[in-house]
Amino acid sequence: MIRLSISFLLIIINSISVLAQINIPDEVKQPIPELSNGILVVDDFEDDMVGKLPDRWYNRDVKNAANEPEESRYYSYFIDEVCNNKYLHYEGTDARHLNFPLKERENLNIYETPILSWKWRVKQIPEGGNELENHKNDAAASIYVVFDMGRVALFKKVPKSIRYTWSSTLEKGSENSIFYGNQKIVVLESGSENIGEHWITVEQNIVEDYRRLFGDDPPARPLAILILSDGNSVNDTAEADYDDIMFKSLDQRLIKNTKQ
Ligand SMILES: [Ca+2]
Ligand SMILES: [Ca+2]
Repeated sequence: MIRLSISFLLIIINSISVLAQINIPDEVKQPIPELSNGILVVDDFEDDMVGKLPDRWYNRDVKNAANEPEESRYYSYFIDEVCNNKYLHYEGTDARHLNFPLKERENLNIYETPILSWKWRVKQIPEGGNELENHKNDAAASIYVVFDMGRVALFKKVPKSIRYTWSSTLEKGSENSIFYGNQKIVVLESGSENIGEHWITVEQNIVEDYRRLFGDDPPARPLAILILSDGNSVNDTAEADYDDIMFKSLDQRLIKNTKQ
């Protein structure tokens, strides 16, 4: 079990580490689409094809878009549509994250738009999932914000990241720390209490969260946003939807954890 745990750690660490180092495709250097009111829309999935992976998300090392044939078979995400709204749907157990690179998006400065906003809903949690235990590390839904390298851990530099999660078992509102303190886990929802058909909108001030969790100021631009749903560790199906991932200014913050 210890060997498994270490290898899992290294997969995540390596996949995040590589974000800081590689030459990334030109497409991921495009500015984030900006509304007339200044809101930056990372993705609302409206331009994507139903049944396919989203166009603008990449594999873990940003070599290939997730929707390219050699990649897509590994993923359990696809675009779904209800009432003329497209969104990202996950259903399965596979533990592959989708990666939206931010490193080269020159119109993003999180001191101007510190509110990371999205909506999500969960229809099934992986029973027994626990983000703090590597052999149970599953979550119905989670969004990571990955920042540049933190302190050196053992022989590796480990990026700092905040994982906002819908946990199966961790207490709602709790904050935890793993990967030598460089990954913070913020539990926004827990268990089955709020699962179902209703969307829940989240607005997190990632500058404030970073300062509170890491004790210093974040870089103005994170490396990436990652989406991860999985159930492979406890071998139970997870089912979740994601939509409307945006950066907003403080003035544009409307609601917090409100059911729609
Ligand atoms: Ca949408
Ligand atoms: Ca897992």
